[in-house]
Amino acid sequence: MADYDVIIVGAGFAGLYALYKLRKEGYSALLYEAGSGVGGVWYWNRYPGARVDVENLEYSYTFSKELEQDWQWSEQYSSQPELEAYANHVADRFDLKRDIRFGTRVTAMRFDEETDRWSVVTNQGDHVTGQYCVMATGCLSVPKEIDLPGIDNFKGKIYRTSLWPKGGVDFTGKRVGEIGTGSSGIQSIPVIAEQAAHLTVFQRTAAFSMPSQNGPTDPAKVKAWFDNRDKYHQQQRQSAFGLVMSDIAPRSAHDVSDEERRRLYEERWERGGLGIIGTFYDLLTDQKANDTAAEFVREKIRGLIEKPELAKKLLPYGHPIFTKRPCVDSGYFGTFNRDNVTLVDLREEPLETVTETGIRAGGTDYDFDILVLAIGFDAMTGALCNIDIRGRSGVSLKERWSDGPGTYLGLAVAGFPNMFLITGPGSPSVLGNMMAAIEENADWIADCIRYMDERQLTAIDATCEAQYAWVAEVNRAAAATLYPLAKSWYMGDNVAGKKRAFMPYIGGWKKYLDRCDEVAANGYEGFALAPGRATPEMAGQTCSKSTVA
Ligand code: NA7
Repeated sequence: MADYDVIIVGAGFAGLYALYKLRKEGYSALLYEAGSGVGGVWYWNRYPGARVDVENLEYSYTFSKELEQDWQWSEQYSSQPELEAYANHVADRFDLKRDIRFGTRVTAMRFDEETDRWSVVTNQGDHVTGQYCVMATGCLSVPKEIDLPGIDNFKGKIYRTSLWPKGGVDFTGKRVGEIGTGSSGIQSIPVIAEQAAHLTVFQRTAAFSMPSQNGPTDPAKVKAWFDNRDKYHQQQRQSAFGLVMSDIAPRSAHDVSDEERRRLYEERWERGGLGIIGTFYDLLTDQKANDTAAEFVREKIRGLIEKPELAKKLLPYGHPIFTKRPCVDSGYFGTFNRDNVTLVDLREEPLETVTETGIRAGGTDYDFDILVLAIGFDAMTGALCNIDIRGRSGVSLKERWSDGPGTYLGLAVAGFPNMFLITGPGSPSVLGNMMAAIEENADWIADCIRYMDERQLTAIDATCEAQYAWVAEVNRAAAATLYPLAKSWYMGDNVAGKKRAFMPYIGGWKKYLDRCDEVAANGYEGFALAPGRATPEMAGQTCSKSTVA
């Protein structure tokens, strides 16, 4: 059995950086990756139109100035092939692949309280140990179970956007049905519509989507960014979402005239992307303020659809804007003006069953050759709960999280010592700049391991009290917003049986990072360290639950 300092799970952007960082610090590390290549979400989600929805200037690693300067993005919002190429470039440039076991899925992990080490088992029969485990398993990496009645009846081909075949799919001359109008649907629908003979889109909830206004990279903008790189990185840290370009303006939607409000929305709409969320500071907390943004976007949608009856179906109502993950598109709404595209509004025509030849909805049979499913993920907890993770006293993480994903700072789980999460539930993660979140979390983890090492400490475990207090803070922050009003994957609503809880931390990026720094500066306050600061948990007791009732 091989022994390492650290076992890392997942070779997406989080795992790659964690490997780079920990190896640079002198630790032996082994990374397991289920796929045959690096890139994580950008390895699996290779559906047509897959694209990042944060500008690449901000969605790039910042740990190496040289890397930043020798990689050029061709577009402002790059597409999946380029993002996957970037992941490979980084892995090759820093010689990371030699420590990655591809095609290998971690199936079980058990913490040994005698040795303070994790024992890790894979589907390829590997059995290794690590002093620490770093879970870089991704927030959107486990496709949710297919919950469509009669799905096994369908005789044509079924493709999931999240597990897209490497060779691509030829839609030429085909009749295609697509279910799902979240980001994956919204990105793939325009591209599939261009190729297919006919595309029928099944929409359950109309989505708010903003145009990316994507275009080729502007060299002047890139230069301006690099010339001020340090200043921008500082600004990211001080911002609400780790993003300079979508930062929140210090004004209320109620403090300006109707004309001025419109002008400000228009400005951000024209700029493209998700920046509209920051037009006013109260859009996420005040229903009336939120309504103004929602109505602005609905008006834009009306203007993009030729037939008013069709526009009506595409108008999002029923949840405040931004409380389900807002989408960024390239020509989504205009696609419905095409003759070869049909929209089926499942609110009016409920989906009855998948048939041998298509879908029956509202009493009508829609037939096609190919069915594309863009139905989403078991977000934030799915990947961790799919591994049989056993902490102190053999307690299972999946069971522990059955009442909600309790963590301390999104970085650790009480009762699961020496296991760190990158962009875990309870951290801002999916609400902001994932690249910045990844680097911040991984740096914190590396510093923590260094701290332990220098003091010859062997186990670090979040205390139940610290975890309860943090979960209370996560819940408090969410309750102060409109997010709980929507049925969303942020709340776990899209997966049957999942406990309803707002999973990411919305209390503010800066507040979160300051808290993480403070905890570290205070000698890892809220953690029990062994040998030394032992707690009841360390004697084998575990927290009774993960969340605060
Ligand atoms: P999302 O955002 O979870 O979207 C899934 C879509 O599929 C959404 O429109 C769902 O409607 C729809 N859906 C899911 N299940 C069904 C069933 N059973 N019947 C009909 N429609 C269904 O996943 P994406 O992959 O698009 O995006 C995930 C994230 O990736 C995204 O948020 C970005 O962060 C990047 P619903 O809204 O639940 O009514």
